[in-house]
This record gives sequence, C-alpha cells and structure tokens, in this order.
Amino acid sequence: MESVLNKFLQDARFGLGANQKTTVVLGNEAADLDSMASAVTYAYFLKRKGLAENPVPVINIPINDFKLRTEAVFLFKEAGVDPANLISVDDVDLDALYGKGNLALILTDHNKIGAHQEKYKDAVAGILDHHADDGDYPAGIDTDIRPVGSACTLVAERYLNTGEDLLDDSIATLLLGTILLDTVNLDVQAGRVKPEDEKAALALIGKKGIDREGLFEKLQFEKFNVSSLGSYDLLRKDYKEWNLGGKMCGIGSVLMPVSDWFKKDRAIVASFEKYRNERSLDVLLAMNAFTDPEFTRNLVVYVPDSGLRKKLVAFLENSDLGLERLDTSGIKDPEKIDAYNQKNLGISRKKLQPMLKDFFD
Ligand SMILES: [Mn+2]
Repeated sequence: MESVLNKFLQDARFGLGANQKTTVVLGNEAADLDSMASAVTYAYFLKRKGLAENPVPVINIPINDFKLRTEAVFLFKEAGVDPANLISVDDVDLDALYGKGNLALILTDHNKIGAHQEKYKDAVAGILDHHADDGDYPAGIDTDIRPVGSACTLVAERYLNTGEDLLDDSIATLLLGTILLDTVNLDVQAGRVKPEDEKAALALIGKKGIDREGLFEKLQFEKFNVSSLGSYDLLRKDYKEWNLGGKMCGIGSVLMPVSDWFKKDRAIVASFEKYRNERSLDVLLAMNAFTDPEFTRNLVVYVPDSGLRKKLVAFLENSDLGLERLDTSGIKDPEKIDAYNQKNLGISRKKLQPMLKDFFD
C-alpha cells in the first residue's frame, strides 16, 4: 500500500516557513498512537476539504522518540506511510510562526495546550478531543469534545459523513487500527468503547473490508514488541528517576527477560554506563517484566561506586524482593553489574521507589 499521505506530508514539510499562514494540527505531548494518527488524518481531511489554511500535522515529540512507540511504527507502516515523512515538533518553528501572527493551532487528542506550548494558547483555533473538557482555550473557537474511546473516532466520523471519497485503505487503516487499540477491540468489558466508536469502526470495516481481528492482534503484539530497540532505547522507553537522599536514582521498566537482553547486547554494561553518565545518575536499575509463559520479573542493578553498590546490593538481597542471582557470565565486564530473578512479583517500580527512598534516607 502506497499512501496518499506520503505526498501530503512531503508537500507540507516543503511548504514550512514562518512567512505564510499555517494551521498546525497538533496531538498531545504524550504522543501516543491516537495523538499522532488523529493529527495526520485530520490535517489531510482539512487540506482536501479546504477547511483550514495550509494544514500541517505535527507529532508532538522529537522524531527520535517515535521509534519507541512500536505500535505506531507498525500502524503507519501498515498504512503505507513512511515514518521518515512524519513532521515532528522539532521540524516546525512555532515561535517564528507565532511571532509573525501566522500560527493557527488545531489540537487533537487534548483540549488544554501542553505546558511547553502554553505561550501559543491564544492561537488555538479548533479542538477535536475525547478527554474531559478543561475549558481552558480561547472563547468562541470551533470545538468537538466528546467522551468517546478514541480521538480517531471523531476524525473517522468526518470522513464518513462528508469525505467518503477521501477515505482510502491507508486512512481507513490508520483510523480503524487506532480505534481498535484504544477500545481494546471494541470490547464493552474493557469499559472504553462508546457507541460512536463502534459505529465508526464498523463502518470503516464494512467499507474497506479490513481484517479487524488480524489488525487488532498485530497492534497488541507490536505494542509490547521491543525487539527492534537497542539497550539505550529499552532503558528510556518507560523511565523514571528521583533524587533520593541526595543520590540520583533512575529505573527503566523493560518488557524483556534479562537473559534475552544479555544475548542481544553483550556490551550491556557499557550501555548502562552511557545512559547513567548522560543523566548523572548514581544508581541505574532496570525492572524487567514479561510473560514467558508465566508472568516473571527480573532486576538489574548498576552502581559504579563500589561502596554504594555493596550497601545497596546487600539491602536489596535482604529485602522482600525475593532476589535470586542470575548468571552474568555471558556479557562483557560481568563483575560490574548485578542481575536477579525477582520472585516477589508484587513489587513493581511504584513500590520499589519508596523502599529505595527509605534506604537512601
Ligand atoms: Mn486519545
């Protein structure tokens, strides 16, 4: 499938400049699939319908972070869109556009502009969203804020109502895939789906003959498929850090067995050191969780300071975590890192953090 969206995105990028009116269609700062797919498909709709001046869809994260959203990488490719064509917030000079009075913003998948973009608030000209209405936008603008399961449902309705001629396989795949993922395949038990989502999704399936179950299963799989990511990206995909009693402590949550990770990256100690050094951490942990076939947790502890390492390891080994040492002999510099199977499955990052705080205090 070669998508019409590629040419649209290339033209939009080519036409970027501060001296012409630009309608930036912007998803939220978490930039999940819904934010990205709704911005791209809605901007294209506005363009083809002549409903906005020079609409440009913008992904609200650095483009380097796009690959961490593995389900989005999959769905855009499945829809025939080359991810290299996507326009990120780093590609657009919002300050310059705003400064020249040439910026109009249409928000999708959020209705309160992100903290970093608050200075452009009075440029918000339209909103398409399914979150609770904060009412924090200019009065009198065009909004459609309804509590449906996916912002893509609101976009799909527009195509189905007044733009069916524009609804090709690519756009239908992006919209349907996102609606299915957001509503857990329209499952009422999951509590996300609303009648509007079901109506839009079934209309897309009926018109385009898309394999609903196949698409949903692939999306669910790809969401948790981190095999394409290197150690650096695995660590940062779902990462949190804290200052605990004066020590900087970071914990990455990684959806992969430590044994697989060691096989994938034999220089994993160097990867941990690079990540730790960049963030000036004293302690870098990885909490690995996976189902194989039973739910399992592993823990990796990396502390370069040998005195601190000795104390922390003793604390963790004597805690309720239920740690069993894992073999590190297959990797480079195995003596510099500690890896465990964590038998107490009830201790997640949320629970480990206060335990560490007590230790460092
Ligand atoms: Mn959403």
